[in-house]
Amino acid sequence: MAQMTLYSMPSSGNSYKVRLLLSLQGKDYMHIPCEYGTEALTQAKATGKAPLDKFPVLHLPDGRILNESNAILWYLGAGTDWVPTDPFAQAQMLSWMFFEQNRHESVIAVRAALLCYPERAHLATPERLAALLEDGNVILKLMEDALVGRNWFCGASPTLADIALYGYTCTADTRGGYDMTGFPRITTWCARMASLPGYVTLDHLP
Ligand SMILES: N[C@@H](CCC(=O)N[C@@H](CS)C(=O)NCC(=O)O)C(=O)O
Repeated sequence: MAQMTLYSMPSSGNSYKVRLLLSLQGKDYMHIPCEYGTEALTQAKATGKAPLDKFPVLHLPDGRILNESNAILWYLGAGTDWVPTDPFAQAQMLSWMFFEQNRHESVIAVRAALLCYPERAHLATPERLAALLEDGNVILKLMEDALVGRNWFCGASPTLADIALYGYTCTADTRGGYDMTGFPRITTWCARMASLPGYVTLDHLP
């Protein structure tokens, strides 16, 4: 049977979200790694495999193509336990996924990128890093407060919201330089995510 193909960037949290869900779901797929600075990335863009010039991109066996990590999560999660059935709970889940793209990724992932990718080093001024640290701590505090009395961001079991938020939170300390000791609930939630059957780390590639 034809397989799905995922074009994903090994070092990227956005791509990791999709690899993580596919692994948690036990789904087979072909993986094309497209890291910054590689020929594979250039080729994928040049041949229309990444129509929006960004990764991840999911190619379905029938030729249809999906961009945007959270849209891909939505597609893969539809009709499964990863998406609540109640419309309000679904909307709550989506609100966390929009929050992740609008407020979390644009700060926490950006700080990690400035610190980790040598080609961004010239943009990593002390002022910018300090501002991203301050803004990131506000975002992490919002997440920390949302976890009071609950194990998951939306409902009694993990949803796509947890996967979306986990993508860059799990390396906020190691790559982003955020001190997570002030966020014990997030730390426990990360451990809870890591204990799910089928869990893989960012650096695990299929
Ligand atoms: N909102 C998009 C963001 C995707 C994105 O920015 N991907 C970056 C890596 S994190 C990328 O592919 N960059 C390649 C490039 O700009 O050449 C998503 O969630 O999928």
